[in-house]
Amino acid sequence: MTKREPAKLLRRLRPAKEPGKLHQALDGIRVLGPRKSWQVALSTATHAYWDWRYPAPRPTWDAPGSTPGCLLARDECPDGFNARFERADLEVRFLAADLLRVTWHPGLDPVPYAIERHDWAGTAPEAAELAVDLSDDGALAFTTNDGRLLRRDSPPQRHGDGWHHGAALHDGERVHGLGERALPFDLRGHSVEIWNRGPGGRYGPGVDPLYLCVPVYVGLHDEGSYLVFYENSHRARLSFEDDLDARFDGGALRYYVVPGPVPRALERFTELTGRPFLPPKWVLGYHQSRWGYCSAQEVRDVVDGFERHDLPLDAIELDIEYMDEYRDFTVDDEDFPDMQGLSSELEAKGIRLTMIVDAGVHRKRGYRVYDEGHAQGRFCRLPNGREMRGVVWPGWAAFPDITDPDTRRWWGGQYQALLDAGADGFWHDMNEPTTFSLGGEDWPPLMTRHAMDGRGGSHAEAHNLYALLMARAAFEGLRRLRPHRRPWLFSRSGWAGLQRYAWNWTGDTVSTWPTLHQTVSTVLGLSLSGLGFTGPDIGGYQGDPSPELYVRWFELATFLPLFRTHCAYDNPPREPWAAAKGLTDAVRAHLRLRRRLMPYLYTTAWQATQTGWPPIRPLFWEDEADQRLARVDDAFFLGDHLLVAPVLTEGAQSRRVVLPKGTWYPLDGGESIEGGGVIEVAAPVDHTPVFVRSGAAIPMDEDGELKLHAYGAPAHGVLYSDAGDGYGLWRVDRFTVSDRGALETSGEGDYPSAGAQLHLHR
Ligand code: MIG
Repeated sequence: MTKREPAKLLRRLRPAKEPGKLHQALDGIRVLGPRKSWQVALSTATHAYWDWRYPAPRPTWDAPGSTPGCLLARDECPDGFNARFERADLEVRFLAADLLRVTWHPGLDPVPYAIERHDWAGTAPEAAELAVDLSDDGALAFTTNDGRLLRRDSPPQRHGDGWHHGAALHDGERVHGLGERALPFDLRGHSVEIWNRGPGGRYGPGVDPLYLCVPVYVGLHDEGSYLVFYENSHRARLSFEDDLDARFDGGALRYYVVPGPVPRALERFTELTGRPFLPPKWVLGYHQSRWGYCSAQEVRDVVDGFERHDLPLDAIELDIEYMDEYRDFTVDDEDFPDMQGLSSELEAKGIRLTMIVDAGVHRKRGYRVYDEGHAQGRFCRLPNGREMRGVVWPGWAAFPDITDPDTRRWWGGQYQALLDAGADGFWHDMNEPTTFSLGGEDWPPLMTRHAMDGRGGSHAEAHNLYALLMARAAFEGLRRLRPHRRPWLFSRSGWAGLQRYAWNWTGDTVSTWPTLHQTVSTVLGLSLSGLGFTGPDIGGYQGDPSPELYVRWFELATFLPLFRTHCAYDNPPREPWAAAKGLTDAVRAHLRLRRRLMPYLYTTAWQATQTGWPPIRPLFWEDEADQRLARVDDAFFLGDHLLVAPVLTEGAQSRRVVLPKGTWYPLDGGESIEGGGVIEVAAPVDHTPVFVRSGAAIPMDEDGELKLHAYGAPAHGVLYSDAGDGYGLWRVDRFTVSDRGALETSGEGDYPSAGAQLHLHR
């Protein structure tokens, strides 16, 4: 069996420095081969034809919009009110004292895919934390009970099927979130699109949109802070250039308002859209990946390299080359003759195996998944009833209608084949969904039909939801197929609520210093969108990072939830000893540090399941009033107690750190430092400045022994522990170190206690 494997054919080709469109197109043809390139050309043309044949309704942004008109009637109800206007209807509901839902009609209500909790008791407006003031023209003002104006919304305007929503922003108001962005941390002055799509190759700072857009943001200004979530999955543009200007292409205009401070608002938002799940513990270890581990032997060689260089390894990811002809849920048994055996071999060394799954299913008779899906009517259809097709890696592909509950169940069942092959985790890619295109739209035609759980709808509404529902299908499938193990998957695309089912990674970045710096803002933005479990391809996806750049990227990722090296097929070797040539010691030191921090990281992940708080937090997290912390985009908190100041510039031997008020200790010991100012700290290439809040006790794993490092006394700390997987016993230990240095522990839960040894830093 011959197959076209870009990784095998092209691994010696170096990427061009700055490829233009033509270069990218030629590159694409070279990678895909003439046959699939021809299919892409054909697919581009038929996509254009379907768009012409079945045009999607378009909002009339150029024509004047229609305002609600005058208020005709207002009816109070126990938890809010309804208001009728000449040309629109408004519904305002307090789901809780600090959770307000506003809905403007006309337009279809969303199918509540983002929503986890539905059974809100409701709160009487008088008992709420916000006052809502409705004007006769439909303007709304949201004020706290002590009279602070959080947000003032203009009357919305209807443009055909679209809604235009404006809100006044305060002077100096800062805006963060909106899912995955390659924009500055503060999005004020910027405009973002809500439409999940790949950047078509690789991206660096400034590219928008990306794979995972979420219409949620936090706003902070002199009078307070708040969170707003638009529960509307249509294509949208939100501009914060001046005041907020938001345009949604369809649907009802529904949004939620939650008053700050930000940690509390995120707690509420994740109560509404769901808390993250607790991953198996190994997931918090180090993952090695590359597009182009093409055979079992190659995987073994990589593992040997880690052993030879004395570098701990926790997981290997298999990209599309493990599949047979890029067909989902198959294994190439020539190059991976005994995948299950390979998996057991790795497991014996404590290394897990995860496998990629793409959204598109090869349309090929005789391929079980396609035949079954086709016979059962599982794939998306065009308005004329024919199966929608697009070209992706295997060639012509069909796309499961993942908005149909039966299809989700069917899809979830497919993971059995990969579990049988020894997969421990999964990786969802191309799930925006992306279809290849020659300069056209690289997504399915907008009028592609979707079940939308029985309500019916088109791809215009389903597109942004696709990856969320694919993750849901997989997560729920894995719960059924392997009930005694905790599922883990990470996904390129998603929407609000993805945290219930999947982690994320930040996709195909270009290997440059500005992109390394960008990573911090991107991760913070995702975190403030409820999606805290993410991380970058260490070294950047595409390019040839210098050893220094690779090492600094590695150091940053040491302190992020997903700790993984990955790169494209045509890059030079990206195993740490090759990529960090001459600096492997720095990599080893950080791998060991990650292992030491494991109890703290695992506890932080568990905390997220309880509170929705992201592991990675902006410096203003606990002090929204301190202007010096407001826009810091080169440092962050990891969990409750660590402040990480990664080095993000070339050639640095030291860096500036804005320290919040209070006393801080260097993580690795040494004199305490008074915060509230800016300090310059040494940061040679093998060192990342990390500070611990005074009064914190950090549980660490030191060669299998649990050590509690208390920084100053008195100190407090928490440790969550369990078997590392499954749904069995657990325990939570709360540590108190008295000012005399005596340790007291109060435990909850039945998992056996490890018994911590105290190490006191004074
Ligand atoms: O069209 O599976 O972002 O991580 O290596 C590229 C091959 C498809 C994109 C992913 C990248 C992965 C690659 N994929």
